[in-house]
Amino acid sequence: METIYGEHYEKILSFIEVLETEIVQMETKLEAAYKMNIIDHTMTRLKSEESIIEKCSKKGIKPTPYNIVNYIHDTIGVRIICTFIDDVYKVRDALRGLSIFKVVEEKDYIYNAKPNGYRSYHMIVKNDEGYLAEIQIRTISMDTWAALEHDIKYKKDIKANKELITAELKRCADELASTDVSMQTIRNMIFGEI
Ligand code: 0O2
Repeated sequence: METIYGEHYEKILSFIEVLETEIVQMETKLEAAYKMNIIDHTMTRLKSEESIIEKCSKKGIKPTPYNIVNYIHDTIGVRIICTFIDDVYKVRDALRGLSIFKVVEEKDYIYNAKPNGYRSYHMIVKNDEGYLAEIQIRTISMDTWAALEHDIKYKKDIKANKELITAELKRCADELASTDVSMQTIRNMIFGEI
């Protein structure tokens, strides 16, 4: 099949399969180790041709298979959603221990939230063949917020006051973050960690 990924397409799909299999195994091990659910759900996607073209144009590069594979970090996107904040870091530590890739970059937007309120833990990983993937780990509330905020960028015909929406989103992000911390504290109290 002819795609924007050219000769890399099948190898990228194989990497996605490996990632999905390893994450399922990792989840089973985490559940056994902590005797509770650590991951709520996981999603994997291959970036659409439209998004690839848009990102290449933002970066000022041509959307050739070589450029896409070498300069676009999130052709493969993995999102791991946890219920509690501590679980995000348990998943991060487990991912660091996997041998199927090397972690080449990490960004903690949970401790260092973006000014708009975006919170998430990001890892860029690279396999032996040089293919990159971006793994985003966050709580359910961080994910719900990110999905809603994402709509602003793509919905061009918003009639309501955009500044008000941005301010309200920031307020919600901070309230959700505070609730995430409270929920974590309550769980720690229930399980005798406090
Ligand atoms: P999309 O449409 O989700 O794919 P990069 O642009 O990846 O080369 P950058 O921007 O330094 O480099 O990476 P960063 O900050 O780690 O962001 C990568 C991805 O995180 C984004 O991909 C989004 O998916 C998500 N993200 C980052 N900031 C925000 C934010 O403020 N709001 C929301 N909703 N998501 C965010 P894309 O390709 O920019 O977007």
